[in-house]
Amino acid sequence: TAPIRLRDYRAPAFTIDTVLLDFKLDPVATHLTATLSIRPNSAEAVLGRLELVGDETVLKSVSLDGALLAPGRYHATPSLLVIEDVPDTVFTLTIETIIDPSANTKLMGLYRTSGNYCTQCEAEGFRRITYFLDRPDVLAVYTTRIEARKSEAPILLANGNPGESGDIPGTDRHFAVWHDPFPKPSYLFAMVAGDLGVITDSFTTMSGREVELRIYCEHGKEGRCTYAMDALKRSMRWDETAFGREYDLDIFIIVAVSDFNMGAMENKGLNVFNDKYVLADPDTATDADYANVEGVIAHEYFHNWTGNRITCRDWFQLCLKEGLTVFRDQEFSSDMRSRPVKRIADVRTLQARQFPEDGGPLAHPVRPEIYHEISNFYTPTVYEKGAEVVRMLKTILGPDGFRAGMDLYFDRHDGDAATIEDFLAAFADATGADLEQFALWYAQAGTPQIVAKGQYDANARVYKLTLAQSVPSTPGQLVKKPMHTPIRFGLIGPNGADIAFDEVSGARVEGDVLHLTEASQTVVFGGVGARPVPSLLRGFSAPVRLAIDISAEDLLFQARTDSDPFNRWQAVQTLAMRNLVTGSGDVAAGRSPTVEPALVAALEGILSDETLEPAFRAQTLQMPSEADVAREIGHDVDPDAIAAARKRLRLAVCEGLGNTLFVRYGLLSGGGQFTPDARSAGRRALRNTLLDLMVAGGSRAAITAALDHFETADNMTDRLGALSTLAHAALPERQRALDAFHDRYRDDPLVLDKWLTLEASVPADETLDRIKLLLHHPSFAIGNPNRVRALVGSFAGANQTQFNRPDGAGYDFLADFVLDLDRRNPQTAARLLVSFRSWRALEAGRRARAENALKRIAARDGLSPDTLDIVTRTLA
Ligand code: B3K
Ligand code: ZN
Repeated sequence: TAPIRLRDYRAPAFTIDTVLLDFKLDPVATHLTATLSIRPNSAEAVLGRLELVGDETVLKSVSLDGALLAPGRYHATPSLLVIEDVPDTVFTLTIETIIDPSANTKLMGLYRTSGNYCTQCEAEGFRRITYFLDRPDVLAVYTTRIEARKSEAPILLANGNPGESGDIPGTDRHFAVWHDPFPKPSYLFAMVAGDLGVITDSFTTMSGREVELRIYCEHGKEGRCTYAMDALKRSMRWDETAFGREYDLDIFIIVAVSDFNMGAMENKGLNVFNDKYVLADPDTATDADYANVEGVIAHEYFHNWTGNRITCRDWFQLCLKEGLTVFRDQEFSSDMRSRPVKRIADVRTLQARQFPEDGGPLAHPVRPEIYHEISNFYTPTVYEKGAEVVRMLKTILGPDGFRAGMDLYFDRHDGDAATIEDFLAAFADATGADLEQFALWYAQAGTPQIVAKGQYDANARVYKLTLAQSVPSTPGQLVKKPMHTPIRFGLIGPNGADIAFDEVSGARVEGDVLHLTEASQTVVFGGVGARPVPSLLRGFSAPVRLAIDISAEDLLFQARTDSDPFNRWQAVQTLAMRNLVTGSGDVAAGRSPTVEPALVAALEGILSDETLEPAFRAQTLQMPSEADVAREIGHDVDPDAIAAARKRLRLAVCEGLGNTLFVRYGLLSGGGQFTPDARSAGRRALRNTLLDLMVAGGSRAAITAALDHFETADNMTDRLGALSTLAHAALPERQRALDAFHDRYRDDPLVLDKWLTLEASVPADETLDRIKLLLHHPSFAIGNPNRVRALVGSFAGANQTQFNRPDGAGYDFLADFVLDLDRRNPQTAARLLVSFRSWRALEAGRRARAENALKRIAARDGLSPDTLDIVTRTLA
């Protein structure tokens, strides 16, 4: 099929002002009557021909201005409804469709989950409900009437504020009407009906309006919703203080469902969530789960302004709402928790998920210019790199300039379907800044590489810093231009404090921000009294790879002294990465890898620095992952060599730190009553990280400690921490513990996902067979995306040595599974397939086997557009 291109954008020929939806719910034959008030869009209307899109849509009847149309007056297929000769003024179209929600395994449109009804419309699911102008630049006011059997669906919900409701006399049915006064695109429509439990609360907005808050979930899980409710209220308050944004309806509803293709969905006034991002209590949720719940609740809530009140003109502008909203939720979590620790976690995610995308066949700009299947563009590049671009904008403009730009954007575009150009213009107009070069961040794919070299001249008291930037070629973009990149920096003097300089030339430097704009710049700092250690890219001020010529001694010094905590962490990571890359080479060449004393010294320093918060120390003690090392090496990757080197390095670190590890671990024991706050979580994180390093040393004492840690844990974080240490170390003790864990939580699917994940992560030859067995385990269900991601997604995405088995059996397994799942749920199938994105970087044997598996998928007839798109681009 032909691709969709940004440059072909045309405003719609017609628009829809109001939508009346009347659902008569039935598990296999739901009747929907949609009444649309349609108007030709003056300049664009063409000859009275109206085209509405569908997707497997079943039409019953069409009426125009109340008169039933004879079949000859329109043409309908499952994907298109065409009506010729529509009036050239406002008219009413009434469309009756029939929907089978029980047969909907794609989880797009109207479907069933745990016996309830639920919808998912972004990006193109509304057309599976009725024929429509299903595009984000058609904004309408929706009224939804839902009718259902009372016993089947006592709860009836839709967007907006509640209206009339009641019983239908003489029947076992009832109805409810909802009205959403804010014009919205169809992708924000939602309807939920069923038998659900609820918790309620309320929030008073900054202007004194009272908003009713409700969270719905499966009966019996209400107690696990209280943290989400608390996070919601904090999000609502934060958006008022940080951005001046107030909530606008009388009610805000969240519904947690167990079958969901992604994390959550920001439907106006009626957010639908994957229940894993709502439910949390100490016995079933880890600290990471709590943090995710908080972050996702905030993210979806923040969409009310960035996404809903101001939406996207077309799907190419997806980062307009997603990148910006991720930035907003990251800032929120930083304010709720520890800013440096949150920053490290976010950068880790960016590097683990977005960098490989940007460096492989699926690379695309933050704002893509072409797509075949939009579902495949909900990517780390659009989301996480999109957030980094917004963060750079703030760094360049400063907090006040950034806020002024945001205020203008909200003022100017409230109620609009906007573009990235609109967004940037608001900042340029509010501050007078020239953002033309900066806009390249939206257009050029690929992670820029910055090479830095410093030179100190003691006699002249001059420090020269040369910075060269280049952006690698990516699919469809061979030649790139230099970008405007903000580099936060400091020059660390001999006593560890930043030293002053009195003049700078060669770059614009404002405060601690250096503006890199040319392909290469030499920045000259005058009046520098001693040789400095450069601290560049503080706080990871730009999403780039930085290569800097710096000795191990200087890195150790930086790890001990840098006033920027992020760069203290970074210095240790750089030391560790150098060791791991060299070590992997040693293993591959049959040599035994050695460990640099500077690394052990740096880790020791961080571990025993009591001024550092425990969560930060935990982050620093976690060495780069096998996948991080593979990415750094970049070609002819041998995952077994990397795993062996990493194992060897962790053993050496454990030996190097010696008894300190055990002593510190002991000191952290007994934290008292569980609370999910960041401080207590940090303490647990450090204790679990220490345990993991102890076990890496392989002593009997450490293994006993791990088993004890597992058995005596009084919360999920500690229980899972110990279990994952046992599993990742592939210790023989693991299976008994995994079985015990399974039995304890046998009736709790969300917790069993953790178990499936660990089973799939064991780095042992028998893991693949175990996974094949688990596909038939009663705790697994191919129809549930959470189960699929836990078992198959973790294997392909996180088990480096076993997915990349030298015999190719891991690749064959994934190919077979994807082909099977593709017939049922294309979105989730295509998402799994992304695990092949770095196949070209593998050593020749694995590369050939991965290519075979991909080609086998590509050769299959009847692939979904989703899977076909990913496999085609991955092989290109
Ligand atoms: N906007 C949704 C994602 C929809 C994905 C559709 N395939 C959730 C979010 O980003 O908030
Ligand atoms: Zn979002």
